[in-house]
Amino acid sequence: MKSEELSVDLRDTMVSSRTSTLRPQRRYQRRGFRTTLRRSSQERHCTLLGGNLASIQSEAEYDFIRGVVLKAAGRHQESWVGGYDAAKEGVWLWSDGSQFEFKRWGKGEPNNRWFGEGCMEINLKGRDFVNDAKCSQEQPFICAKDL
Ligand SMILES: [Ca+2]
Ligand SMILES: [Ca+2]
Repeated sequence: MKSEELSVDLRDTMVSSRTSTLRPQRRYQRRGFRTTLRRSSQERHCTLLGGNLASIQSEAEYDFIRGVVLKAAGRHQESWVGGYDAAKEGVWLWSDGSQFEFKRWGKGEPNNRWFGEGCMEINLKGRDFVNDAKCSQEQPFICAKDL
């Protein structure tokens, strides 16, 4: 995701300029979205759409993606984005291969809790920060692609 698309995104033309999808695969009894897809399948799903799990290139893009989720889920639903350190602990990468310069982790995050957290989520408990979480956690995910 390069900055020129972002400038387009921010003019509120998200749908035509960039595809971002919240992909609930299944609804459970509880309200809201969950997905049974594993993280690797999520990435693959995004790849099939021509994109990747969303990287976050700036504060503005972070806000934008949060807005997409809020709109789709009706609340600040925990959702996956494309950051991961599952390959090498502490070395964070974006699955779309873009440079990782993100610094908006929540206080104390990434903390690699519970014997290892290797994937990046937004909206932990609805809050406004980014967290590392267990990749096996089931939740929606955001794909993004360059158009
Ligand atoms: Ca980790
Ligand atoms: Ca964490």
